[in-house]
Amino acid sequence: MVTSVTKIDQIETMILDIPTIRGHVLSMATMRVQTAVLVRIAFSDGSEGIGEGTTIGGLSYGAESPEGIQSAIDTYIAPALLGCDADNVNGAIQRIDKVAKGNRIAKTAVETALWDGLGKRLGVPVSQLFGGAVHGNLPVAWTLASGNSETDIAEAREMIEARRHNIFKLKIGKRPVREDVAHVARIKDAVGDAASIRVDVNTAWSLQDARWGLRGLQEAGCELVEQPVPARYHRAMAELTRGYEIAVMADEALNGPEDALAVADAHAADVFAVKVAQSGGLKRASEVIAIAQAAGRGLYGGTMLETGLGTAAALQLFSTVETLHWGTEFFGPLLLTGEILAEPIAYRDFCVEIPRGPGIGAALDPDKIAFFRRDGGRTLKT
Ligand code: MUC
Ligand code: MG
Repeated sequence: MVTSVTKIDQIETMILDIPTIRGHVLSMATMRVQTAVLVRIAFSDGSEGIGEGTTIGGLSYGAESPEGIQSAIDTYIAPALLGCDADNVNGAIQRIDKVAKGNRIAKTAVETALWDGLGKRLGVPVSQLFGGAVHGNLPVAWTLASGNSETDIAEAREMIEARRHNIFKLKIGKRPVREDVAHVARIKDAVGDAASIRVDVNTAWSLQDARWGLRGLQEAGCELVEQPVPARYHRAMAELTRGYEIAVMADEALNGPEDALAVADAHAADVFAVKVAQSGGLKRASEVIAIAQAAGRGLYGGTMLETGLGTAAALQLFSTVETLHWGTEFFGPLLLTGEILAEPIAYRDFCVEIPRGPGIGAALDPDKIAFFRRDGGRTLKT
């Protein structure tokens, strides 16, 4: 009997520019548009897989830009994969790692499309390829980042009232520390026990700022501070983790399993914000999760503010994780003015639902893709 191997036939990349519902003010950039890089892979049996590799604020958040992600895939990753066995995702990961160092977000987009294609061909959700889902939904935070305390309070009240979110992450680090602490205290006073308040500094503080900041935040009733100091400051993160009761979470410091091991080893965080894109794909993210678990650290499902596509992929993986001590922030599609999935991800009762159906459980809406697509999408064929 001759069994035919399904091959990778065609890899297409495209950039979408989707306006946000309001300015999203972070310490390093104000987002008015989110730029997503999408990958569509066509396989020799007629099946298809889709993936996303998205960053935040151009080059202001991390080392990969949307244009660089597209170029890395078109120029180096796609040529290494065309004609390869579509069902062997580990084999593809090895090939990709051989031709490209770093470039984790680009790798994520391609790897996601491979997992999606495999799941669709097998008729199972990607969660099953990672051992099976143990959650049907997950708690989901919202980020308050309008840049104005009163607007943030109104937004928080609306979300609680609608039972959409009762966990809020406040973006701080742009203003002087005392002003930021006062802003957080005002919001915590307004919502009281109805919500959990956390902050993300996106690396903006020095260790000195962070000492004042953590003391003030803790007194204000804030429960967690994310990446207060630069990614490589493990000693400073360790001092802050040890020195205060408020939980310290690593985000920018976690770029794949090697970083995860270094952060665990240095006791440089209480909690790991695991981002699929920052980890370098679903498989590497599962390894980061395993390291956090083995080190007894808390877990949180982090986002790069992906569209529904990247969000669906992340939900597949995180639905397989036994305990997410701090929940997730998979709200990306809700920040965007346009929905690119044929069927949007559902949010209800302070949770996000895990999409059902084969693969990542998501299909693109072709009209929306055409509408938001930047010119210059490219396709590589065998
Ligand atoms: C980050 O640094 O965590 C996640 C949520 C949000 O509002 O921004 C992102 C980035
Ligand atoms: Mg963060």
